[in-house]
Amino acid sequence: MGNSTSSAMSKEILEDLKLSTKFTEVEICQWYENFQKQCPTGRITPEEFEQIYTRFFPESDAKSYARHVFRSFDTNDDGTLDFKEYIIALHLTSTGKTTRKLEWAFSLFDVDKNGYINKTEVAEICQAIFKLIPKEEVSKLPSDENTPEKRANKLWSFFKKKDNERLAEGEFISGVTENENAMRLIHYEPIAK
Ligand SMILES: [Ca+2]
Ligand SMILES: [Ca+2]
Repeated sequence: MGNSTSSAMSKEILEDLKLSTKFTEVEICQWYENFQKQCPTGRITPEEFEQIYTRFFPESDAKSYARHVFRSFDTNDDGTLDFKEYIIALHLTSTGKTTRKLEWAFSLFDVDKNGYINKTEVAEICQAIFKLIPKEEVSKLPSDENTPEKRANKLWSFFKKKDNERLAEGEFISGVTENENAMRLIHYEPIAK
């Protein structure tokens, strides 16, 4: 059985994914089959990725957040997500260990991919996160978090950096790990309905 579906995936990619994600061969092959069905070209475009996010956040504007997430997963910078990038993304956002997730969060905030986060980048991601939050939820936010600018200022203040300073990956991860408010402000989780 299995051979007919898994033959298109190279052994090299399979081995690589088993190591980097700890998913089993069966799981990876099943996802590969699904991926090929949903995505016959083998590549997810930014537009397709936006549509996936829009389905998850039907009441908000998920486009700019989706664009940033896409960038952070497109590790080889070719403007599409291939199966390997897709599986690693899935791994990081669902079952990944906290450190790996925070490394990913760092890459999400490092908009220009220069290895540092500055306050402008924090503001840009906070803007995108804010658009995910449905209006009725925004009205219930604490008064120091109820605009993208306030959220960015509050988040940045936890790292104890001046406005013109920048944050390395280790500083970002330890800052967020040590402060549950910072941890909360770097992402948005929809309230279960
Ligand atoms: Ca890519
Ligand atoms: Ca940067």
